[in-house]
Amino acid sequence: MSDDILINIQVTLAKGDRNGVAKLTKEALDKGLSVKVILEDGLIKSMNAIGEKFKANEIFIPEVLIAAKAMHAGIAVLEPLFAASGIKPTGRVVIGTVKGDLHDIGKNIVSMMLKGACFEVVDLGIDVPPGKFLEIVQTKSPDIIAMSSLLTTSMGAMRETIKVLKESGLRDKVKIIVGGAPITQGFADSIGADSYAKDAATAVDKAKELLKKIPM
Ligand code: B1M
Repeated sequence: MSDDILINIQVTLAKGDRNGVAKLTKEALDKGLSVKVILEDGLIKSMNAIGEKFKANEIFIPEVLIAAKAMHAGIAVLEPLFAASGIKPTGRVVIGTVKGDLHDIGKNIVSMMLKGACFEVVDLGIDVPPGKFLEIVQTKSPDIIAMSSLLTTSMGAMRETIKVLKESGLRDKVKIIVGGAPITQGFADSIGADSYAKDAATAVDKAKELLKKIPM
C-alpha cells in the first residue's frame, strides 16, 4: 500500500505534475509514511531517474525543469514538518549554491534537513557570488557556511569564496562545509573547507560536528 503511493509520487513527479505531487505527498503523510521515506523513496528516487534519462539523452532540459518544479512542490509540503519545532536553533547556517551554478534541488534538501535538525538556515539561493557570502558573514555572524555545487565548472567558486573570506580576515570566524555531486573530500581539503558531506543527511551530521568545534 505504502509502495503504491510512493510509486505514484515517482510517476507523477516524472510527468512534472506539480499539483499531483503536492496532493500525493499530503496523502502519503496522511497515510502515516515518514517524511524521510517520502523524500528518499518517492521524490529523490524519481528525480534520480530523471537525471539518468537526462544523461542518456532520453529527455531534455525542459522536461528536467518541469520535473524539478514538481519536486519542489513535494518538498514544500514536507518542509514545515522538518522545521516545526519550538526548540532553540542548534546553530545558524548560511547556505547557497555557488556562483555560476543554478542547481538548487540538492541544496534545498540540505537546507530543509538542517532546519529539521533545528538549525536556523539563511538561504542565499543560487548563483551566489563570493562577495555575498562575505557580506552575510559580516552581517549575520553565522556559525557555518554551507556551499553547494553541481557543476565541475562552478567548483572553483567555492575556492574563491574561501579565498575572499581569508583575505578579509573572517575565515576563522566561520566553519565551512561543502557538498554536491562533483565534490569530494579531497577537493574539500584542497580548498581549505572544514568539512565535506556527500548527501543531505551527512551534511546535518557534519554540521553538528562542526558546531562542537566552535569555542563558546
Ligand atoms: Co544540470 N547538470 N545542468 N540542470 N542537472 C547536472 C548536474 C549534470 C550532472 C547532468 C549530466 O550531464 N549528466 C551536469 C553537470 C556535469 C558536471 O559539470 N559534472 C549538468 C549540466 C551540464 C547542466 C547544464 C550546463 C546543462 C546545459 O545547459 N547544457 C546547465 C547548467 C546551468 C547552471 O547551473 N549554470 C544545467 C541545468 C539544469 C537545469 C536548470 C535544467 C536543472 C536544475 C533545476 C534546479 O536545480 N532547480 C538541472 C538538473 C535537474 C540536473 C540533474 C538532472 C539533477 C540534479 C538534481 O537535482 N539531482 C543533474 C544530473 C544528475 O544529478 N543525475 C544535472 C537531485 C538532487 C537531490 O541531488 O543535487 O546531487 P544533488 O544533491 C544531493 C548531493 O549532491 C548532496 O545532497 C543532495 C541530497 O542528498 N548535496 C550536498 C548537494 N549540495 C550539497 C551541499 C552540502 C552537502 C551535500 O553541504 C553544503
